[in-house]
Amino acid sequence: MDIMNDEYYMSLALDMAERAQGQTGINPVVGCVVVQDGALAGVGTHLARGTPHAEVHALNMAGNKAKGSTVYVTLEPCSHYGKTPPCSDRLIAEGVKRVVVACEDPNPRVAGTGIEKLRAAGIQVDTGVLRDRALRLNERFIKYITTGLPYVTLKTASTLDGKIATRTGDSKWISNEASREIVHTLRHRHQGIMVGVSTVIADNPQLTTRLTVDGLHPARIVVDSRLRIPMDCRLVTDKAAPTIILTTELADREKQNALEAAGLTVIRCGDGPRVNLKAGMARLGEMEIGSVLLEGGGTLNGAMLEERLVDRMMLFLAPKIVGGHNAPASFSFDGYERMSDAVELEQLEVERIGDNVCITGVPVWK
Ligand code: AOF
Ligand code: ZN
Repeated sequence: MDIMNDEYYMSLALDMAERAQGQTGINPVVGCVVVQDGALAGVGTHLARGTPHAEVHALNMAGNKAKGSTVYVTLEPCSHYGKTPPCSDRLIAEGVKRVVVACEDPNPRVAGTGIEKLRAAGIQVDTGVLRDRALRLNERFIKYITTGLPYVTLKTASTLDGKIATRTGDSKWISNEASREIVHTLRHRHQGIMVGVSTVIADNPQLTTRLTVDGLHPARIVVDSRLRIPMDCRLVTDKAAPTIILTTELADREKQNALEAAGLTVIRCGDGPRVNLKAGMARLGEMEIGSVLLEGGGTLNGAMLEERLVDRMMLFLAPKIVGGHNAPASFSFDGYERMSDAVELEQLEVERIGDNVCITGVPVWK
């Protein structure tokens, strides 16, 4: 039995927010619970950008029970006119007595001013209840709103010896079915999914979200310095999701025209032989892609790592060894001279998925 305290209600608000991940675009996921006279009076969650915020749904449900209530909200109530009016004004107008907040809103347009406004109106505000869980939940939003760059989750599925295919290129399947289903949930929760053109040429992937229930398809992003993407591959022909190619000034203009005629977006970033990944990420940010799931291959994973563009890694490992001097590995780059130069992961989480293991962590840049 849970103890009824602030965490009891805040965890309900967080649960709702968690399930809305993937559908709010560059907006955060937010949950809100209204409690009056020791009972739930309203619940709400932000469902999509441009639609009401969590507090509005919960207060609407509470009706005249909002007056004198305690309101739990996973993110500081906003104080600005965005696509919707400020939630802090609404909370004041409803006459709520106390507001409990999990974490501050890092949006520079809010950043503490929502809480200040509530306090100035005489409302008791308590912050920091389940703060770490709330911050983790909105890590993608936090990165994007403070830097303009998408949050990048790098995912690999490899054998224990780090291979993502055998020496003949066979890769079906490395990880087990349950691991692959988790990857589809990850796709649903990101706005973009990124691969290198070699993966497109080798596997002709669909890069869509396929779950036992409907999911959202992220934009498909291919890093392709010379526009080698085949015109008859699924990404070009299936129209299943928007598709963006990051390329360089060296790429053929006619191939660009053909790809654009097929409905794809071609972005030139970089005048050298390789795509300028930093510039590419900035361009994706401008297009309001706030999160990217990076699904490799090894060369792109290595390049993104060297550019320090990776925010979180999820490494799925299958208990297999395939060897092969030239079999592709999940990270392929020149590498470091010394072990002390290695990229290390912190905030480590280890999860067993049947006979697979998923290691999740945040890289530390030295
Ligand atoms: C809240 N409650 O449920 C959400 C908030 O353009 P808008 O109007 O949707 O505003 C988006 C900004 O509002 C977003 O960047 C974040 O700072 C805040 N989101 N705030 O009080 C909510 N979704
Ligand atoms: Zn709001």
